[in-house]
Amino acid sequence: MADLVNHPATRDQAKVMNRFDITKRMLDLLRQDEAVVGGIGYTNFDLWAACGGRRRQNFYMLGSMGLAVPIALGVAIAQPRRKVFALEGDGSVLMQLGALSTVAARRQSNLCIVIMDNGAYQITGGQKTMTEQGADIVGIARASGLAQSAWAANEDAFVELVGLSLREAGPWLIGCRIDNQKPVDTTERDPSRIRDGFMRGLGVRG
Ligand SMILES: Cc1ncc(C[n+]2csc(CCOP(=O)(O)OP(=O)(O)O)c2C)c(N)n1
Repeated sequence: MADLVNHPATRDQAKVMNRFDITKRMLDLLRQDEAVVGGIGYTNFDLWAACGGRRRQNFYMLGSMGLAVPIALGVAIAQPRRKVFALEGDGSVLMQLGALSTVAARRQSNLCIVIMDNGAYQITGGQKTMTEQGADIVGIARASGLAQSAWAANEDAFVELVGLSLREAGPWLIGCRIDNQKPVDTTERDPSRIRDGFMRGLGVRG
């Protein structure tokens, strides 16, 4: 198990997986109370699809890139007994790299970041991101102080890493290479409903 983190796969070795499939596998591992923040882009579309829009502990970022990790960090600080996941696209995390070192400096033990790396800004037309030209998000995360960062070599390794992040103190970062399949559904477009549902799901609004 420790090999997944101490001797992780490289980005090149990591299997190209499907975003909906691994998002579903992740949700299947959750008990109920974990918060999941989906970043803008197709990441939050497949998060919505994977639970049929029914999971109230999910938050879907619609407006600006790079905010899944900062929002998830805020939730993790506010509710330290709750496990919090940030799901973010590669284009979006590249826009907000400082968030990784902030998470590392805080040693935010209840936070796990999952990066969906398709090498593209897929939702806006598939323009290439810098991960297609050598930027390695897991390498960047490690150099930012997130020692427990690893590429998921395949679906089984992904499930193991998520399980590890649920059992053991973080912060964690899991890099996932994903294909360019379209998402399975479209997230509801009403930010106030998303916010209200999330606040109820986290027990901070009656
Ligand atoms: C600050 C900012 N710049 C640009 C946009 C327009 N925009 C929205 S999503 C997106 C691409 C997101 O790419 P990525 O995070 O890799 O996710 P993917 O679309 O591949 O799922 C862009 C450019 C935005 N919403 N915010």
